[in-house]
Order: sequence, then C-alpha cells, then structure tokens
Amino acid sequence: MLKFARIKKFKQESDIKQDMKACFMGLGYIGLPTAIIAAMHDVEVVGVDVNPAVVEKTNAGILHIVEPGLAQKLGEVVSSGALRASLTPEVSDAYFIVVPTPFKGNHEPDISFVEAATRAVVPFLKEGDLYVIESTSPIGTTELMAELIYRLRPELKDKIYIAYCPERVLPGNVIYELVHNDRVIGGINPESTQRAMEFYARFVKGELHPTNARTAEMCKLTENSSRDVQIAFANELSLICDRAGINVWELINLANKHPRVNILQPGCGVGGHCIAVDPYFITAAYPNESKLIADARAVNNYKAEWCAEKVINAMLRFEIENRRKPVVAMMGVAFKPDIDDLRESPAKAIISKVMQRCNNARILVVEPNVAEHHVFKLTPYEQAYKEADIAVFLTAHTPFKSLPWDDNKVILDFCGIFRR
Ligand code: SAJ
Repeated sequence: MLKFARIKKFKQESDIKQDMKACFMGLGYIGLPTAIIAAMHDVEVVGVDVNPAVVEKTNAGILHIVEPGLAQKLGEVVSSGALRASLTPEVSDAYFIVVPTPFKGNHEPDISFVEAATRAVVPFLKEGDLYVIESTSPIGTTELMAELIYRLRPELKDKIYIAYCPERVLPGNVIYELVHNDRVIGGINPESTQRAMEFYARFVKGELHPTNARTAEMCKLTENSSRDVQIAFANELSLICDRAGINVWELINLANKHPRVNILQPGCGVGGHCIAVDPYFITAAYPNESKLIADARAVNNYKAEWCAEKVINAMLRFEIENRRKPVVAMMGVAFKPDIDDLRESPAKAIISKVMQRCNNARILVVEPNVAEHHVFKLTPYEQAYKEADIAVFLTAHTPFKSLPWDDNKVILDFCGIFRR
C-alpha cells in the first residue's frame, strides 16, 4: 500500500510523468487498447505478445486490429515512448493478463494461455507488485494462479497484490467504453482489490465496484450468459411464431409496450467470441445447476441449424415449382450488424451448410463490410439481391434496410430487415 500512496502523492504534484511501469500480456482486441489507454495516463507500458508480427507492427505504430480511432492513439503513445511492444515481459510494477480463454472440443474452458502468460511474468515479480487477470476466466482461476505464483515464488506470499478485473467493452466502441464503463474489481484479499482499484482509477471515469475475485469472475460470465438467455427467448419466440403464423417482429414490438417487458431481437443464431462462449464456462463447472443457461445455448445453436434447413427447403420447393435451380443471395456473413468480424458467425455456418447440401445451385454471398474472403466469392449486395430468386437475410447490416421488398422473390428474413 505504501508504494501506491507514493504514486498518488506524485500525481497530486501534477507534472511528474510515468510514475509506474506496467506489462500487458497479450496485445489483442482488449489488451492493446487497454495498454494504449494506460500509456496515455502516465504509465510506462510494455506490451507483450507471442506473435512477432504483432510486436513489430505495434512498435512501428501500426494497428493490427480493426477499431475506430485507435490507430492515431497508438501512433501517439509509440512516438512519445510511453508504449513499447516486446516478445518477453520486463520488470514492472504491475502485470495484466489479457490473453484468450477459448474452450476445448467438449466446451471445457482452456486456461492454458492465462497460465502460460502467468508463468512468463513470475520470474519478474517483486514485493509490492500488482498482478491482474482481465481474460474471461472460469470461477477460481485467479485463486489458482495465485497458488501457482506462490508455489514458484514462495517468498512473495501475501507480499504482492492479485486481482481479477473483467473488461466489458463492445468492439467498435472500445476507446469510449474502456474509459466510461463501470468496472468490477475483485482481489484475492481486500488489499489486492484496493490496489487494483487505484490502478484503474487512473483512466476509468465509470464507477469502480469492489468485490472478491470469484464474484468478479462470475460477474463477467453472468453478463454474457444473461444476454445469451435473453436472445434465446427471442429466438424461441421466432420458432413458435413461425409455426403459429404470427409476425414475430410485430409481436415483440407489441409485447415491449408493457412497461416491464424488454424482449431482444431474434436472429440467425448467436455469434462472436463472448456470448456464444462464456456460458459454457458456467455449464462446464456446474452442469446440474445451470439448466436454463445450457438450454439457452442449445436454443441459440439450434436457431442457426433451423435457418439453414429453411433455406434448403425453400430451394427444393423453388426447383420443383420452377423446374430450374434458384439463384440464392445470402445477405450478410458478419456475426452482427455493421461490423467486419466474421469469427464464430452463425451466418457463415449457415452459408457453408447450404452450399454443402445444394452444391449445384448458384449461391451469391454478400458481406458489404469485407473486401474479400478466402472461401466465399463476394458479390455486391444490390447486384446479388437483384439477381436472386431467393434472398436470405442473415445479418441486419444498415445498407440492406434500403432494399425494396419484392413480391417476385422468396424472401427469408431471419434478422428483421423488412419486419414482415
Ligand atoms: N444478437 C441477437 N439479438 C439481439 C442482440 C444480439 O441475435 O437482440 C446477437 C448478435 O447478432 C450477435 C450476438 O448476439 O451474433 C452477440 O452480439 P452482442 O452485440 O450482443 O455482443 P458482443 O459479443 O459483440 O459483445 C458482448 C457484450 N456483452 C454484453 O452485452 C453483455 C460486450 O459488452 C462484452 O464486452 C463482450 O460480449 C465480451 O467481450 O465479452
């Protein structure tokens, strides 16, 4: 605590810069922006990544991820010397673990990257240092890493500060949300919580909420599971409405007129690397207690399969009725509207399935936010829609909303472009 009191005092004396050094392990979609923001707040930052290309680009001031407004900020902190990238950690005052936590084949979380990054910083730790995990992690990971650190460096037991602080930013709005979102911060003891809060107070304008490490870990998983369950409810309604001959968009709009009802929108499934992943961190560890969370995952996964079957059936029907194969436009590949991120996209899975099952049909794939794709040949959206006998709307990109409804086409609108 002493050391940090000193830092606070320095800050009051105003123009003394770089009163601490921090090491960010992982320069990805969260690690790099956070490292940049810290470097803008009097922290000398070393950003560490295992990928030499990332290190090289970052040191050249070139952004290797897509995030509005960030390239300029990277240029500034690199040229001022506030941020450097490296393949290996360095002696610092604080260490942040911001690496991926994917899951293995059976939906078991894989914390091997968190462990590898932790092992890499252990030799550099000294008394009074702060160690924080930001990576989405199963409950108990922070305690597990604390045990690992103390096993390798027993002399540091209770002499360093260890905490968990999840990020909650929405890609595309990262700079704003990193600063303005509230943060939940949970240490392995109250001193660690306090020490981590003092660090985040440097740049977070949102509120900082203290808790313990396990609650903070569960909080991140809860946020994304909550959204997954809510989306599953909307997707389940869409399946029921399809059978019942009810317009689901009108139904949800009307139900949401109730002052205490707020239903989300159905789509062609749930994609991205967070909402479709994090609930499994709960279900893998607590299978008997997490039935609703598991069912929501199943509903959202099933929705993509259901959409693919709908497309395949519409194509077969068209062929029988018209004695020729249809031209099919698959509108949207990204996992959500108006982004270029195609990873874990249900739209991509639907397109692949339809192509496998109908390999002779002419299928036009549309993704206005991407210039080219290594598997799909992309067609401009207006041209594809014009040529299509069957138009399948998978992602609600804004430009699609200006296309006219056409009674001469079969339109499968899974994401509510026309809301009819
Ligand atoms: N979706 C629907 N219907 C909706 C809303 C979303 O089908 O009404 C679908 C989207 O199309 C997409 C998926 O859900 O396929 C996820 O999109 P999203 O915008 O809900 O979330 P992400 O994955 O971009 O970001 C989430 C955010 N978490 C929450 O909103 C609780 C973000 O704040 C987290 O930081 C991020 O996960 C993360 O990194 O965990």
